[in-house]
Amino acid sequence: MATCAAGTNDASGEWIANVTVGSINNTSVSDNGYGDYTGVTTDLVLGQNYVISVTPGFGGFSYNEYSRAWIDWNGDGDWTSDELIFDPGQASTSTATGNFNVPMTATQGSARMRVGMTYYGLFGTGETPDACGTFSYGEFEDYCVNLVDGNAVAESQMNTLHFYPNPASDVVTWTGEKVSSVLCFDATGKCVARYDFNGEQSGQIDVSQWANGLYWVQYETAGGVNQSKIVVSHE
Ligand SMILES: [Ca+2]
Ligand SMILES: [Ca+2]
Repeated sequence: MATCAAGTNDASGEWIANVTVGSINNTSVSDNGYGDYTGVTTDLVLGQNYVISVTPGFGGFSYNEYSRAWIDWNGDGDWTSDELIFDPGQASTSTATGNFNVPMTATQGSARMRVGMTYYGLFGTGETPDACGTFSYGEFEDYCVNLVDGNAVAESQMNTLHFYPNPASDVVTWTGEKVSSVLCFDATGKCVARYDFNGEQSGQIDVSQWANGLYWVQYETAGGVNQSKIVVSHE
């Protein structure tokens, strides 16, 4: 499907070095302002929350960069304002992370995700990326996401980890299958903890300093990205 162009005039000083979302973990060099990674894809399940992170790469000095991302939820080839999935609200010289929910109303099937990162400057004298257009410094990258109905995902792939105790006040132990990462989000979507694993089949999450409430735990296994709820309750 035809989409609008996006790019920059100069991606020699800063570029997108990594995009991670779902099973996408794509590390790249400067693509001269636009990188076509539509051959890189992940499943995203309708109704579920996902983490996205964008990491800048620099030719020298680490500049302040503003990142945004869009997914064409309705598959019509454009990115409207309600298809903005990531806007951290500030620029950064390092990895920017956020999360988003896949609308239940999204059109199932293949959709394009666009990631943009532009030079913002220390005082916002640079630019913020839009889904389309040519910008001064930075980079854009396109990916494909496969939007799938959660009810069609095999039960065996869902909630394959067990978390206990739940509710918990001190430490939550998880066990089940081989895991590469565990991320925890509070009810506002803020990432409160990240653990990277190397195929361990059990581990622990320290919740002793977390406020009471509901948290989402997103974890990645060989079967894909799943999530569970845990409740923290300090008596
Ligand atoms: Ca790149
Ligand atoms: Ca659209």
